[in-house]
Amino acid sequence: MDFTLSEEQLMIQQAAKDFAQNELLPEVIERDDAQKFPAEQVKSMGELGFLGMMVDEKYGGSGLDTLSYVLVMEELSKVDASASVVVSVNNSLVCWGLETFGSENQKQKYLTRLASGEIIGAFCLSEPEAGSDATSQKTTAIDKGDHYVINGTKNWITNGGTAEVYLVIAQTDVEKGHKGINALIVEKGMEGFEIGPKENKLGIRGSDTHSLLFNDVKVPKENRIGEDGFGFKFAMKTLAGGRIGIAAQALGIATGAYELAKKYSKERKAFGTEIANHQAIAFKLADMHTKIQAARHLVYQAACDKDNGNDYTLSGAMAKLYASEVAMETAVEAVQIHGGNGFVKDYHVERMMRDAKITQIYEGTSEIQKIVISRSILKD
Ligand code: COS
Repeated sequence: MDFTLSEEQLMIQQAAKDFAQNELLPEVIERDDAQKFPAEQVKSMGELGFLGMMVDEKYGGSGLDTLSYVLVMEELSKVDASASVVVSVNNSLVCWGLETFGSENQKQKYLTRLASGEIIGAFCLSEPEAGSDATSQKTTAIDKGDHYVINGTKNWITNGGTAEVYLVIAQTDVEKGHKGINALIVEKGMEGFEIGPKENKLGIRGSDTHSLLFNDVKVPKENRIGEDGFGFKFAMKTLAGGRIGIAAQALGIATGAYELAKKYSKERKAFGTEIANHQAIAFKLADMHTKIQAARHLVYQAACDKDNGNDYTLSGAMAKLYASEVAMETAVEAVQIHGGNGFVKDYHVERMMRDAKITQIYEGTSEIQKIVISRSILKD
């Protein structure tokens, strides 16, 4: 296994690092406080090609590999996980899903604008009673010949208020179970489609999370992704890649928190010396560094599996499970190393600790990742 980065990958990594330092860092605390969506920054990320990184250039994307995407996610997440989740959802769940399974017409109509960052998208699977248990969809999409009629509610939808295009998973034929589920493209402004209240969240407070309400929303049949009944597989296949993006986000949060803790420990003095000289602190840093490096290998391995055409369901789930645990643990320890200052917003690590938690929950909780991993290792 060789994770030596190419010149192009190093350049992209540097571009993301510069962007994070110059454009995300300055008001990240204020945005978190005010729950302000980073609208200008998202526009700039579109211009940099970060919103359709793996999409073919002919559809307005950057035509890059998954490893480059992971590098960008990592750099952005070191500074602002609220901004990076927009990148993750748009790239992995929306653009990848449309490019891989959408019709040519859907790609021309939606993907080109999503990949260039002109608009952003949302992925709508979760419901009040169907988060982990994703086959239990209560939202219905009834077949009316040339169109579907959607009714129901979706919950915790990232980019919920800011997206223009929504990929909605809904049950068409309840008798067929998961084989009766469809994925439909819904546009903002379609009659009967309402954006619910914004969630007041513990972390990633700059990201725009809403419930969505569908009341007799008519969606043309040409907006169905794939064959009739493909919706659940669409969601599962898309989420398998999405988990690599979230794993990279977790890796970025962990690295960001570790770097701040390391710097602080070389400046802050206690008992007559920099605290890094106390073994209690040095050993914490040693553990953090080791675990982050292990997480990085898992995340890069999953990205390489995807790029090399290997199955990445298992490696993506392992990467997300481990990297999100490392993110949480590292952020908690970074607060501890900062002591009283760690509890204060100006030092960033308390935000990272709050942001880290969601990486163990969304796009499949840690418990769901263990289901995916255990089924995969036990099947043969
Ligand atoms: N790729 C392709 N197909 C997949 C798949 C994957 N990664 N995972 C499951 N499937 C297919 C199965 O092969 C099965 O199809 P067949 O009946 O044709 O064989 C079908 O999907 C149903 O799978 P399964 O029987 O395993 O469904 P379960 O209800 O047991 O649930 C889990 C499987 C738990 C893995 C799934 O519900 C899941 O991932 N839940 C979490 C969803 C999630 O991430 N929610 C967060 C919301 S998005 S922020």
